[in-house]
Formats: sequence, structure tokens, C-alpha cells
Amino acid sequence: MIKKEGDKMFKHLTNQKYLKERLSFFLKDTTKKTPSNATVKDWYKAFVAMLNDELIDTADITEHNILNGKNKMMAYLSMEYLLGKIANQSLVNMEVKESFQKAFKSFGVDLEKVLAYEPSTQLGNGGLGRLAACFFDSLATLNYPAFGYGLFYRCGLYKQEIKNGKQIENPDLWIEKENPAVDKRKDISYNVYFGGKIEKKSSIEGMVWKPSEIVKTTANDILLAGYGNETVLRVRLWEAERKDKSAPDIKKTITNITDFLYPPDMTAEGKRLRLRQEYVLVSASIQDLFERYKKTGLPITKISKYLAVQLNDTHPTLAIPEIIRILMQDYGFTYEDAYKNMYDICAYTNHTLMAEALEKIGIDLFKSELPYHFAIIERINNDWMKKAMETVADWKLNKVKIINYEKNYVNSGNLCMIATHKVNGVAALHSKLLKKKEFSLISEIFPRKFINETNGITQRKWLLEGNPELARLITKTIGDGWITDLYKLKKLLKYKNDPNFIEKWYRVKQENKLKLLDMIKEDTGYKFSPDFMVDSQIKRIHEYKRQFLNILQVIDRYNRIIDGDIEGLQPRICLFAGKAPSTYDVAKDIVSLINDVAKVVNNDKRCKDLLKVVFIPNYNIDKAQTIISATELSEQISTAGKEASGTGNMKFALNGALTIGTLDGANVEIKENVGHKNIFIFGLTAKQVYNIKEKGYDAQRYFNNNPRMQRIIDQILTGYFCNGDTEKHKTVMHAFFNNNDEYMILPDFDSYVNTQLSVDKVYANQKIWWKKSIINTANCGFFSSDRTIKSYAKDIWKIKEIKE
Ligand code: NBG
Repeated sequence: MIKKEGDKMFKHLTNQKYLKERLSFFLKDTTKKTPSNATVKDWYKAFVAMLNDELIDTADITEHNILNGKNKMMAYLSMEYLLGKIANQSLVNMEVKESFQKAFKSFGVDLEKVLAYEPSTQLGNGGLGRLAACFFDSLATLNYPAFGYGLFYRCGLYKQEIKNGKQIENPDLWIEKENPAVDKRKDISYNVYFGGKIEKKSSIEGMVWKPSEIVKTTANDILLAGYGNETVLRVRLWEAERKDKSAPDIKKTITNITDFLYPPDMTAEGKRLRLRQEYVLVSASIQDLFERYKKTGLPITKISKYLAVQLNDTHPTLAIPEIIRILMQDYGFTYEDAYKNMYDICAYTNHTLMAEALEKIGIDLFKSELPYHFAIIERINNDWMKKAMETVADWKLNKVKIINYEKNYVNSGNLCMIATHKVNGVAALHSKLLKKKEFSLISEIFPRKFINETNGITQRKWLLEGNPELARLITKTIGDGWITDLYKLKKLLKYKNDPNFIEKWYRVKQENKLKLLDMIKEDTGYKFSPDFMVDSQIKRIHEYKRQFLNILQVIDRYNRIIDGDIEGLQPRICLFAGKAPSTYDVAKDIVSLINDVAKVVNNDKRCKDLLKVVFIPNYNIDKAQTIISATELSEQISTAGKEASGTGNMKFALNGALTIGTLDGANVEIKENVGHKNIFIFGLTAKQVYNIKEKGYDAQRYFNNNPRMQRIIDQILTGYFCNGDTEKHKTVMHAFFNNNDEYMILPDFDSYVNTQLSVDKVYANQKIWWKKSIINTANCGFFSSDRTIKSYAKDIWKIKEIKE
């Protein structure tokens, strides 16, 4: 079929005759079969080939337009992309899903079954990687000239299995399955160098690096279609050559750089591998960017006017010396000019204040792997220290150093803050703490550099695709404008008291709950009733996120029930899901405690009508969609000041869940948007946490004054939930007591329990509950990643829509 001018790029796919012919053609081409003898798997192969073909054509056109010399471009450097399944999202965004459904139906095939073959792209751990995925949906939908860069790990985030209540990690070899969104670019390949030494050191510009090792890297592009337009963006992921050809095994010393996402980096070898991953990402990407820049025909002197690079957290820090290196070595820039251009090009997003995540790279390791880059960083550090010494008191200088020679490390966070032109936090509170508290010494020297960009989520993934029934109801009621302008949801407020509409809203939730309960049954064997409220905490398992506080509260609820103190309690399913980092023993013990409590509670007849607990294994993006669509209460209960933003909180609110949470991260802004009456806030504020800690927090004193808590801890210690095994949960108990309750569980406990009781009270009045639910959804306009991306485009990248 010939496309007519003015036709939407994918309009031809709505022509049934054409679509069926194409599918049959690809079926024969890939499997040698015909519709009469093809299996669903054969159809998947045909579908992969066909969709891939469409996406590649359009992506080529998009790329050609981006590189026409009229556009300032943005490159997003990120170690993580947590995309989940992509094919369905592509069909939805291309507005051809119904057409595919129809075509497959005519062949007697269910499209959903075909889609089920797609491997989930889990190249990330959590929020940071999912944010990158949401950003690309918005960048493509808003038609911005952008490139993504990352790593093509052979194994994505491990698959989690729960055996005897414990987390087991299995490798996720997603790469071996065909994927319609991946474009294998054997034609794009770069050498990345390591080791060796520097020669001719007379000037920094004259420095010559003689590396001792070469690693060849090849590109694999993930193709992401914007919604309702003709833009397909490429997220380019690098695969390093594999020197060891055996199957990836996390237990062996890993030598292949891109076999695994974030291998454990506690050992010296682990740290080396991590640094190598980071440098492969940066070096291949920056080399490729310069190649792309050449294609624009623009002079190199204008590079900072036409290119923006975003460092997603500190992982791509090495882009700073790498850009300087290339400008000096390949383009003859002086150091000063190279630095200035790099500075104007690069910006940095900070995603956490947790010290563990602000990377520190050992000097010896750095020098042995990347001696040239170390020399550049020394120069940056020297220049910076001269400037810092003018204003920062001597005794504070250690805090602002880029290289700490006494302690033997390079501080990546400081380097990013000092050597890029904009630094942003990811929610208002987090940006304030970053600027005024944790990095105040640096921000005082660069007062205008530190800004806030509150995170967002894409409504296309998290409502349109993830919760199709609710999306349909909303569209029927207020039209489909919300898909590209989420503020339009405000129109729902008109219906918040309409009994008819409330009834429909409630029905959708019930339907979604049934789907969730099916999933729970399949995953865990537990059968629950849809009359129970669904109360969910789904996210990475971490002490600061306080799944532990939640399970203690669940035990308290259980104790009330066995004591017969049940007045006001509403039937609840307390649902947990999330992965514990494989080397984080406390987090793994929390998973096991939750599973133990679930077993006891679910088998206790006294709880039959009031309480159920479940841990859903192998949490991922696809399961998140099902859980979020069905959830009524969203748990966002981190220690105030610790969660940079959270984005799960936004996904839940958008889907009509009410939040119970602390005033942390973006919860603060959710409260501002939905109104304090429509959210359950409890616990200490960030300021109070800082104050209590400064004065000297004494966990024991709180514990001694809290008999309910004493009873719970006693139950855990005496093995009440694990057949009298008194040893089993000693890891989490040890972390709790020996670290003086670092995450402030004790001061928040009573306030949390009482707020949970007030949740029951509101839930008892279903009319009021569902009205609040509608109000939550209606006020989520601000939390679209479209808003976030427009704001980055204006404040940081200075990019505009692609000009053809
Ligand atoms: C996470 C924070 C979240 C935040 C996301 C996205 C990391 C290192 N940080 O609070 O914990 O929402 O980043 O900004 O994954």
C-alpha cells in the first residue's frame, strides 16, 4: 500500500487487507508456514518481524530529521532502562491495536496470546530505570530530538522466586528471545580502551594515552514509538564483546562487561567490573554522539549550542572527562575550551541522598583502568579547589573535594555537581534538601545551578495501557484529551458526587481486583475475596522504604484480631512485592519475614474475614500494571527525607488509590495536588527526623515506652511466625537494634498504626472512599512525565520539537 502525503505514518496498518497480507508474508518468511498450520509462537515470530520492520523505517526517518542541522539534540545517558514489555505499548501508541486484534482474530488467533511471548525488558532495578522509560515515552510523544544511551545487559534484573519463604535469584536471559522492539545494529560499533599509561605529559593537551586493552562494543537499539505521531526514538544500548563464551553465571567471577545488570560490587573485582561498565556506556555513547553530530554538518565550535547530555545519576560521570578528551584529542581544543564546552553540554540529575548510592571510586583502581581520565579529573579538582578555598572554611574542604587523596577515592557526586551546568533533584523536598542541606557548600558557590524537576510518569503506560477499563470509562466521560494532556483529568471532578459515575468507577476497580486475585492465585496459591480492600506496597525492598514498618503494623493488626479487638477493622489484603538486592541480607530477611507472617495469618481461622497477607514473587513492570489497577490503598511510608521522589506513589494516585504516606519525596506534592483531606499523612517530617538525630536519637527509650511494639518484637524473636525458630530473623532484628533504629521505625509506629485505623474508618463509608478516589485521579495532571520533560526541555536542555 502506498502512503499518501499527510497520512499518519501508521495509518496503513489500519487497512485490514494490507495488514493481513503483511502478517501472512512475514509468517511465511520467518517460519515457512501458512495461516492454516501456524502456531501462536509462529505468529509471534511473524509479528516481531513485521512490527520491527515498521518501527525501523519510522525510526530512520525520525533520526534523519533530528540530524538535519536545525535541531538542538539531547542525549540521555543511563545505566538503567526498565521498559517492561514494549510491543503492546507500541501498538497502543501507534493507535493500531484494535486493527491488529481484528486481523489476528480473522486468523483465529488471540493477539494477547501472541503478545505474551514477548520477553520483558528489565534492564534496571527500580525508579531510576523506570523514570528513564517514562521519559522516553514522553520525549517521543512530544516529538523531541532525543537519543537514549545505555547498556545491553545479557541478563536483566534477576527473576525472583520464593522458596520456603526465601528469595531465590535466577538469571533472566531475556536476550535469547526475539523482541520486536530491538534493532540489532551490527553496523554500529566502537572500540573502548582500558589500562596502560600516559606519555608525553608536557601539557594536558599534549598528553597521550597508550591503553593496554581494547573492548569492542556493538549497538542494539530499542525502538520506542510516540503516541499518535510519527516519531520513533532510539535508545541505543551497548553490548561489549564477550571474551568468555560460557553461559552467564553470577556466582563466577564475571569477566564479560555486559553480562549482568549491576553485578555485586563489594569485591575488588566487582568494583573493577562496575567501573568498566560505566566506561563502556560513556565511551561508546560519546563516540557515537560525535559521529551523529558530524552528520548534522554543523561546525564543532557550535557543539554546545546543538547538544545537551543528561547524566542520569552519577553512573555516567565519566562522560565529563570523556567529552574533554575527545574535544582535545580529536578536535584540537585547548583544555579550557574543552572544559567550557563540556560544562555547557552536560547536566546531572541526582536521584538519592543515600550515601551508599553516591559513588566513590578508589584512586588506584581508577588510575589503573583509566589513567588519562584520572589526569583530567585531577586537573578539574585542582582548578576547583583553588576556587573553593576562597569561600569554604578549611575544616569543611573535605566535603567538597572531587578527589580525596587521604581517603583514596574520587567522589562522583561532587564531580557531577561541580563540572556540569545544571543539577536537579527529582521532587521539591528532595531538591531543597540537596541544595540547602546535603550539598549546601557547593550550591552556595553556584547559586543558580541547583534546580528542581519533579518526576512524572507516562499516563500512556500507566493508565491507557495498564488499566484499559478505567481508561475507557474516563474517555467515555470526558473525552480522550487526557492521553496527551493529563491536566484534562480535572474534568472528572464534575462527576465526583454522581452516584451513577461512582458506581461505574467502583465496578472497574472490582473487575481489576478479580484479575489481580487470579494473578495472586496463580503466583502463590492463595485464594482471596474481592470484598477485601487491596492495600499494596510494591517497590525495591530497602530499609529506608520501610516494608519492615508495614509488616510490623500488619502483625499489630493480627494481634488485635486474635485479641478480639476488631471494632472498625475492615477486611484487607496486605500485599507486598519487590526484589531485594542480591547482596543485601537485611532486605532479604524482610522478604522472608513477610512471607512467614503471610503463612501464619492466612492459615489462622480468626483472621478469615478480616486479614490476608501476600508477597507476590518476581515483581516487574507487567505485574505492577495489574497490581496498581486493582489497588485501593497505596503505601508510601519511607523515612522522611530518604525517598528522593518515588514514582509508584504517582502511578497509584493516577489509578484512583488513596495514599497512606509520610511527608517524603513527591508525597508532599501529591498532598498539595489532591488536597490534605484525600490523603493519609502520618509520621515525622524530614525536618523533625534531622532534629531528632542531631539531638541524639535513643531508640531504646522509644521501645521501652511501647508495649504493643514490644509484643510484636517478642513474637518475632521467639519464632512465632516460623515454628519457634528463634534464629531465622536475626538479621533484620540485628539491623533494627544494633543500628539504633536508623530508619526511625519506632517514633513513627504509633502514628502509622493510628492512621491505618482511620483508613478503615473512611473505607467503611464506601461512597466517601470512592469520591476521594475520583478526586485523586482527577488531580494527577501535574504528575505526567510530559510535564516533567517539557520542563527539562525548557530549563536544562533548551531543546524544541523536531524541526523538519
Ligand atoms: C530512585 C529514588 C526514587 C526516585 C527515582 C527516580 C534510584 C537510585 N533512585 O525516589 O529512590 O523516584 O530514583 O528519580 O533508583
